[in-house]
Amino acid sequence: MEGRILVIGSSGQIGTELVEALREKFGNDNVIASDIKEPQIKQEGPFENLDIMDKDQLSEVVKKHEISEVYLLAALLSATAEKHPEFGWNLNMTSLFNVLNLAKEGTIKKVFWPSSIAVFGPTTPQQNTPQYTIMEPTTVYGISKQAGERWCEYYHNKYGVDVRSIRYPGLIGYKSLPGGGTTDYAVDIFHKAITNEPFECFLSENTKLPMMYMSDAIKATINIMQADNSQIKIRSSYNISGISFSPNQISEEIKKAIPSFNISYKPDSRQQIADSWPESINDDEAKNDWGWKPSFNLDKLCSEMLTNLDKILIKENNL
Ligand code: NAD
Ligand code: AKB
Repeated sequence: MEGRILVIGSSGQIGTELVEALREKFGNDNVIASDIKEPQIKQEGPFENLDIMDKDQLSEVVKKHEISEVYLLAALLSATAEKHPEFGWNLNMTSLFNVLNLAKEGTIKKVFWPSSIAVFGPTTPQQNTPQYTIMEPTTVYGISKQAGERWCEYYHNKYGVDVRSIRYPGLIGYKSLPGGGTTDYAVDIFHKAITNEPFECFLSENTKLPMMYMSDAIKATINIMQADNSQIKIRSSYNISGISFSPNQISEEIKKAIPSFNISYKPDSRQQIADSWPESINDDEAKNDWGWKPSFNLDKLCSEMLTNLDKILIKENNL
């Protein structure tokens, strides 16, 4: 690596874990965390209060820390963007242009920008959704991610920008809380289960969606960024797949460990978003091009979530 790494949106669900993993690999001082919000957990290493909408501030931070790689995680997620469509579009697109334009000038050498399964829509084949297929997203978030993918490919083809991207499914981890997504129920459910509280799910019981354990997502992110340039054949964004399950399936798995766990269903506006997304994803291209391989199935994910949240609970309550 020529310079240092900048993670933008580092206080969010993915950033919290990505910063930790990158610092373990490259050293605390080589990874600069940045956000408009304070970190969710105490982190060792530099932090910048950076608003990604301000391109001059971004340039200053990049110059100050001699940044060569950027992970751009700041965005408004699906459910929140439906409430604030113009703001969501503006944040998701302006942040990307600010980073891509610095990379185009040659200041930044490599960019990671995440896309999402939200790029797909109701006309997309829902099972084993291929890399190349019909994409007619119906949410502001999905439209911004699809446009973002097109711009990433454009900047690569036209200006040689080394930008790499993954279409993350819904991500589940115990170290941080999610922020405004449609798949957030799959994190919230564990927090209720571990404290023996009933859980009211905002999606219906048989709504199956593509999901992934956070450590698999972090592994995919670091692997695609570490891959040789020649291995990255898709410059829009790669499908990656972990596990697919419905609220009913995950609650049954939780009940194996906590038999008294109680779930009820009260679908809200997020149901419509979930109904427009695929149930499962085909990730042959990611497997073939840069060796993607997930490690967590539903059983392993549930046991990791419950064990780790239990440890946190015990520590918090000094038990
Ligand atoms: P998050 O909402 O948890 O975190 C986003 C972070 O960006 C927040 O800490 C927020 O404070 C920060 N932010 C917002 N506006 C900012 C600004 N103007 N300047 C700097 N920081 C700003 O989101 P996440 O779940 O960590 O997602 C990160 C990325 O991954 C997003 O692009 C999201 O679309 C994508 N993604 C996430 C998931 C998932 O399940 N978490 C799935 C698919 C794609
Ligand atoms: C959301 O639900 O908005 C995200 C995503 C799948 O992009 N988790």
